[in-house]
This record gives sequence, C-alpha cells and structure tokens, in this order.
Amino acid sequence: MSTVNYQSTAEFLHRAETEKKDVFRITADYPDMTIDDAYKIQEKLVAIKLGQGHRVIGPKMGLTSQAKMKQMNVEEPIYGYIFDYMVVPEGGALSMQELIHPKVEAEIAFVLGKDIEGPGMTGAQVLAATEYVVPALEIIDSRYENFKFTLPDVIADNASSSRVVIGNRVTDPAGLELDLVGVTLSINGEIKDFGAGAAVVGHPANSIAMLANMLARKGEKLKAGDVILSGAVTGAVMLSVGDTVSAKLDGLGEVSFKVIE
Ligand code: 0L1
Ligand code: MG
Repeated sequence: MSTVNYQSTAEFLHRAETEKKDVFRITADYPDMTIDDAYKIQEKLVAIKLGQGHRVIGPKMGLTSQAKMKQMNVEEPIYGYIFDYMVVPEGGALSMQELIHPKVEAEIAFVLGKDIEGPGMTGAQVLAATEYVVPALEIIDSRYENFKFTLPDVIADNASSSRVVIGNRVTDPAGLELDLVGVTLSINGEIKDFGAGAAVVGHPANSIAMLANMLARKGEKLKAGDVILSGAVTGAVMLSVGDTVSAKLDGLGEVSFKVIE
C-alpha cells in the first residue's frame, strides 16, 4: 500500500502556490510515488481550489512535444486543470508578484460544441465536436525549485498550471489543417521561438482526443464550453517584468499580454 499522504501533500503544494515560495520536489520524500499517486494528489489539490470557490474553466494537456516527452522519458502527455482565477485578459497584465518563476508557451485552445467522452476518441471526432479554436498563451509556474521535478512531481503540481491568456478571435477549425498552422512567440518584438501545430503530438486535435481518453479512466469527460489547452506549440520562455509577450498563429490570429511587477 502507498505511504503517500495525498491530502497533506496537496496542501503543501497549494501553500507553495499561494505563498509564492518554491519547494523541493515531493518525490524526495516519497521516492516510490507512482503516477496514480500523483494524480490522486492532483485531485486533492483541485478539490482544495474548488473548496475555496474557484471554478475550473477546462483541463489542459502538458508535455505534448517530442522534446519534453523525451526529456521526461514518457510516452504519454500529462493533464492538469485551468481555473477561473488563472485567466489574464487578452492584452492585459500578468503580475510577477503573484508568481514564482513564470515561463510562457504558445498554444491552441479548443472549445467544444458538445461533450466528448473516451475511451477510443480520435482527433477526427474531436474536430467534429469542436465549436472553435482560439490562440492562447499559457503561463506555467512550477512550484518546484528551478523547475526540477520528476513526472509524478509535475503531475501532482497540476502540470505547472498558473495563468492563461485567451485570444479574442475564434475560428471554426473545419477545413483548417491545424497541424500546419505556423506559430511565433515573441517578447518585446523579438521572436523567441516558433513551431507548427504538429509539434503537439502530431496534431492538436489528437492531443484533445488523448485527453478525453485519459480522463475516461477516472470517469470524466470533456464538456461543451470548456476552454481546453491542447499543449505547447513552442518551447517555454522565461518571463521578466517589462516584457510584452505576443503569439501569432497563422490563420488563427494573435494573443498578447504584458508583464508588470
Ligand atoms: O503545459 C505544459 O506543457 C507544462 C507541463 C509541465 C512541464 C513544465 O513545467 O515544464
Ligand atoms: Mg502548456
């Protein structure tokens, strides 16, 4: 039987987020922690936030690029949850004081027109159920010192979820090749990274299908109206006060924010 105390570990990670103090990875204390244990801690963490009156706006996929999966030595991405308090308005300000050591990555977000439920969901089925896609910038802020974690650590930490900026322009993906969408991520007008939709497990809709199939293991489905982050098209870039950050997604539009103290 596992020795991990899910509730107290979730409270520990929640405190790190609210006090903006990074912590050493939890697997140092629990070297035998499994992926199942980690998702149970994540569930407790989500419950703490819900108990405080926060609302989930949608789940997200993480570790969706070949590079990140190779680095973490995994074959399957991970998921976490984005809450209402994490939303920064398009063109608005991200407060550095509220965070530890944020990084930004450009993503494509999906909003479904109808619920979808795994197992067996495919990218084509996701596209058929999608109402629109929209450019997004995800701000990740691992609660671990120097972003140093193992797979169970990062899963328990809600996949480093911290903030999100959603663009204003929505697009029906019918007829679009989302795997071919070119994306640039710029800071203060300088391109810091770029990529194509295919960086997200071959196609962003495949990522959403994988998410539906993973959530089905615990009896959850993807709900119509949720804002679902499919995963990073670009690498994650460190943020500093004074930065103006923008992403341009070919055919989908732009999204931006600035970083203030
Ligand atoms: O959204 C993501 O892909 C982040 C997953 C966690 C890994 C990280 O913090 O770099
Ligand atoms: Mg992400």
